[in-house]
Amino acid sequence: MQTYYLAVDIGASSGRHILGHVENGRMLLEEIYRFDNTQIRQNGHDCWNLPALRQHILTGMKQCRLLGKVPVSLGIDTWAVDYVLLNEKKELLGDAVAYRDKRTAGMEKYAEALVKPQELYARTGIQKQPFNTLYQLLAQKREHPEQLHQAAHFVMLPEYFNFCLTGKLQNEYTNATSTGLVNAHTKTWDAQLLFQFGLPEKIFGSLAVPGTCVGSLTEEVQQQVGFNCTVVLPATHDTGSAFLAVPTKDEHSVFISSGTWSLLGVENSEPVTTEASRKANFTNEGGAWYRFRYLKNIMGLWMIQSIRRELNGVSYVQKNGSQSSNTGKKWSFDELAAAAEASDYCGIVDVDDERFLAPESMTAAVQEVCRTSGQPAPETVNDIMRCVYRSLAACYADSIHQLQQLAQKDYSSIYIVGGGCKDAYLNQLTADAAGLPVFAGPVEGTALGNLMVQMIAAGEYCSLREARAAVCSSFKIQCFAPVQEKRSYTRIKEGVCL
Ligand code: LFR
Repeated sequence: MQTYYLAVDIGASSGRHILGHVENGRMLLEEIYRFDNTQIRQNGHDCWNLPALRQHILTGMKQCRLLGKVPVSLGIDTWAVDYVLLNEKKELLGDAVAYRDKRTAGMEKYAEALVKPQELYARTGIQKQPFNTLYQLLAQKREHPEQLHQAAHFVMLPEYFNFCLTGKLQNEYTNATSTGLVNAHTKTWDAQLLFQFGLPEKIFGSLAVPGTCVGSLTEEVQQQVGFNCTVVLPATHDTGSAFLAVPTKDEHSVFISSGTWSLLGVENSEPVTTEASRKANFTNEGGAWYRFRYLKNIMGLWMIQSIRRELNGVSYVQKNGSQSSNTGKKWSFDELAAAAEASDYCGIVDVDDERFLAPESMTAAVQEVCRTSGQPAPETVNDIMRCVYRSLAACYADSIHQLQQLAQKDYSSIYIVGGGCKDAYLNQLTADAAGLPVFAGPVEGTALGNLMVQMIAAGEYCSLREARAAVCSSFKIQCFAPVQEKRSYTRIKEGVCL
């Protein structure tokens, strides 16, 4: 009789239910349900479709029952920063606005007038991104002051889904740090910052750490899914889970969690909140066991996904139920990589450019950024893809270089986990651009990290070190050696064809 654990891992574009169990020390995973995560336009904003996501969570759970593989526990992780507010009766106030929505425009300036960026970073260690929860809360306060007034609970999305399953409200530490409102040194909400930003301290609940049990399923949910189990907190921020699953204990490795975003960095035992670090916009996100993920957000596969959606005539925000407007060719990711490989286009863009965050058309944005940086705009699919691929690899290499300078340390390998590690072409470009070997896998890094915390909480492994060692022996890791001489970062950054 096996003991099963269930990871519900929801990303910005799709979600999955992965069952895991341990056999002779090895971890075995089984994907039992997968679904698309499509945003909806609501009250003038791009929003997450909470009822649909909740339904998908339940449908995947029912699948466990159908398969006769009922988990002893489940954990939910999602992307970070997004939240909802609940009133005293624990009812939703307003919508779950999605982080790429434009409501935060102008909020950074407003926040800077209240707290100097230097002070904010010294206290929280969190990077400046227009979508940070802090700016979202300030935008909500401007548009709907009554919602903040009525709010009794600030709840991040995995916590909201846990609440739907258990009826229990519990804030979680790793995701909370992504709000930009948790003090990196005290590891709890920064009351002084909340006061300075005019946010009500009472709505921010105590922070539980990964491994904490939230509760059992409510009677109603038990009836719907046909079983009971414990809901456990993993690192509910997906990147927090993904980093746990990196199969190395090498102190000289750089990690990349590759999905909609590419999160590139290392794990530290203390936050780095120096001015040099702030200027490089490296972030110190809280992790399980109070480890810090010191990393940079890189635009990532979002650029490739967006171009693919455009070519295939699909929108990432559902408008009036419309789906595909293209009845012609549908591009797969493999075809797009092959297209890039077939081109000799030389231009390169800075993928950190905010114009790539939520453009109407990613293709047009790439062309515009090329033009405004004095390079010919790529016109064909091949050239556009080549530009994006090389720009991503260049940014990875550049960020590793920055990391080396900030940490005063040399790095000798790159570990890539997550869906993006299946992209052999990008892995090879990355190895070449950085002049370092790339180790790719496991693909289901986030779900695996989620499961590892549940398994450690249940006593299957006695430490993260032991669980990581089990990842090494359980999954195939592919190596990409650099085949070209190490390239100069500045030359890549300047967009010179190498
Ligand atoms: C990745 C991720 C990143 C976070 C971004 C927005 O899925 O969680 O870590 O910066 O999404 O939440």
